Amino acid sequence: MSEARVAEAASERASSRREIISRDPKTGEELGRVPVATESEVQHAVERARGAWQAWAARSVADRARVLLRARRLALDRLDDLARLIARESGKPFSEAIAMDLVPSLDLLNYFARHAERLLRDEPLPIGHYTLLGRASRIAYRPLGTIGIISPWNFPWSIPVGQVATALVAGNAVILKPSELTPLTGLAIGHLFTQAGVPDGVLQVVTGDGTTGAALVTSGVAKIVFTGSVETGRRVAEAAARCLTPVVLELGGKDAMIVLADADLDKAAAAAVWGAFANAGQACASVERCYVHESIAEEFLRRVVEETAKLSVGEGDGVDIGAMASEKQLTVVEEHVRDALARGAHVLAGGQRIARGAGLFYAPTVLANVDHSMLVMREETFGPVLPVMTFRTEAEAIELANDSMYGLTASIWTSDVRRGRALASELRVGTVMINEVLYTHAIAQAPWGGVRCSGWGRTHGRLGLLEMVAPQHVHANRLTLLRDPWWYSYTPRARELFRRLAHHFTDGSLIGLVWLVPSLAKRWREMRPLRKVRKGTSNRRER
Ligand code: TXE
Repeated sequence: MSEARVAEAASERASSRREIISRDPKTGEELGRVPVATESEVQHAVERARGAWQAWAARSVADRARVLLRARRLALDRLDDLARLIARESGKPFSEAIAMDLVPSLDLLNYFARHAERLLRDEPLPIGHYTLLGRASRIAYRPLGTIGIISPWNFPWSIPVGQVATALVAGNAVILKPSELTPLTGLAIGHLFTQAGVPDGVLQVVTGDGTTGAALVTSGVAKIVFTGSVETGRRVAEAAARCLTPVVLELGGKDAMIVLADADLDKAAAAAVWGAFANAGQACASVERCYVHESIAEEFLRRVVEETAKLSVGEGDGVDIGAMASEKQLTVVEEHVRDALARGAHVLAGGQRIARGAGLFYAPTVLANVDHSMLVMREETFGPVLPVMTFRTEAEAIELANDSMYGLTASIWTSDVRRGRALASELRVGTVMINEVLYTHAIAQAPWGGVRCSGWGRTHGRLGLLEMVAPQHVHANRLTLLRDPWWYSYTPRARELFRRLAHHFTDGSLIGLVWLVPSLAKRWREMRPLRKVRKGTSNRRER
């Protein structure tokens, strides 16, 4: 091919290359452009990771943990710049970028850097009566290989950083596909870990949209960790099932807040307002439904409306509520509010979009007179909307809270913590908070994840770390002189022993084992000549 043709082909490729434009949702301003990685580029990344991960896995956990600590230090040095980037790309206030994205991720890096070695240490496994037969078991936690992490836009820093850090410290390579709404933040994560010392190819960030994510799911990685919507989660699970690739799914929530009659009203009202409106309501653990006891409902609502009226919406460092991440998300909120009003809900605050240039702002909204026929009580709104419904009995409150396809978190507000704990056992969710809302994703030690349509598996905490490894059972028999009594051949003595084992080995009693000794001894005696017979010409035995 001539030079001119080569140049022409390259420029054709460049012009046909799809790009994503990252914009500030508060102003519409362009922040940067990134390529949409193609299927073959994703495949190439997977091959690079394959070449790099074994050397990384061979390093000690302590060595990998040091990289996490360096990443934390580097992020701290650039705290304001990173917060500015996260805030600009996602639309959230600068304060929330620090408080809700950076603080939890820095704490998580510190926690796993200091505790991963202990959490991943080989563990002796008690194996009951088998120990008496000279056997011992251990569990070792082996890295999986390459983990594909597909991230959302609502916490574009803290969600992927937590997952990347746990995957890396456990000895895996990672391919991160950040949301198409926040690709620059995703690239900043890659840059941070590379600067901290993650070797070439061990962490790669592939930018792109759903097509890139879909390519990663079927690329042959060892596991997919997906955070996003139920609809996409289902698609990911279906595609992964075809390749038998395991998946962790962190999907949405329709999180209920239950305010009992004895709750501290002042705190409960302030918590409802923060829990529903923080991050413009775009958190999977946002308070999406509030159930308040009828005896205190009027006063609770008065305080909620009063607190809501104090909130500022827009741009600037001191603002309380920023922009919604996308026009698509804003449209969902408008649809839910419209549907609720058409079915008889009352707006006590907000209730509409705020027109401010190209900014995607929605007023914090409080709805009363709502019920479960409304979208706002059934589907994830993911916006600054707080629908409040009353209940008469605690049983009714639990029934309402459980009446959802989701099961991520729920909160109970009461001055009787014991009562709260008892009710927690009746809620079908992954996390129950008593006198708290929303924030437990920030607790690095605690597992995060839901039941039912809120997903499969866990991130964070020891349970989340264990999603990033394959537990390997290592079993050793030190009694090498004897054959196992359950090996061939199945003679009448063997059958007699098996019957006795069924009775006396499986009941867990040490004393019962005494009954086994004679038949075990006979069996071992008969197994010794077996060896001689095998050496001879015939292995036929009397049956
Ligand atoms: O998420 P998507 P969207 C909920 C929330 C919101 C709704 C839609 O209710 O309104 O989801 O948000 C990638 N294979 N949550 O549309 O589509 C995609 O590129 C593989 C809750 O933004 O689920 C992005 O990186 N990957 C949630 C990621 O999946 C695919 C946070 C999430 O995108 C893919 C975000 C495919 N076929 C939204 N298609 C939470 N749990 O916090 C898309 N992606």
